[in-house]
Amino acid sequence: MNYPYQLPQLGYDYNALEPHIDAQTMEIHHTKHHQTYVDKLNAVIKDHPDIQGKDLIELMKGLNSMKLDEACARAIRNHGGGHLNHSFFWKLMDPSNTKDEELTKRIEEKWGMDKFKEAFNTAAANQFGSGWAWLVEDDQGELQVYSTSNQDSPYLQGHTPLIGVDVWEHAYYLKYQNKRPDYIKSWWNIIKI
Ligand code: MN3
Repeated sequence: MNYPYQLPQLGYDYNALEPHIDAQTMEIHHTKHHQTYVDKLNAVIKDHPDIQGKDLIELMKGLNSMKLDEACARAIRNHGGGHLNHSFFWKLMDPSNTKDEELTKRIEEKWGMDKFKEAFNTAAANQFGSGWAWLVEDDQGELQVYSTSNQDSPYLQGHTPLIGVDVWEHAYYLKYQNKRPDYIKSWWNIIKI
């Protein structure tokens, strides 16, 4: 993911995830929300040639220790996070629902699948306001479940996202309105475990 950043293709049609996520939500989410993160990120990085060649994930991992001006650091955190999170999210969701056997096994060994989903669902439901819930591999190679606010990426703390759900209202409001838990419950049907 090098500058200038671009909106990635989904790899499936906007209606491919129905009935779990409706086509209109997917299209607006991809072409409006994600595009805006990409455009705003590019606009800020345009004035910072020193970081234009850097990979976005590496920028995110080093963000807290880099000496960037505040506006630039904030843009990477928010719009760069938005770009990374959404690019990950589109790839994670799979209309064919092919299982990731290895990840399933790791989850089973650590928590058991039901307990993991319960913890993940709780993190997603309890995230106050906009944000994401995550399953990550931390810097020790351990699995962890937590939520983040806004577009904060797990890479900010050196963690690699394995599963993540967007719980901003723009991700589900047209179909589910205020019923975030219903959206999350349905969303599991298009996730690889
Ligand atoms: Mn979103």
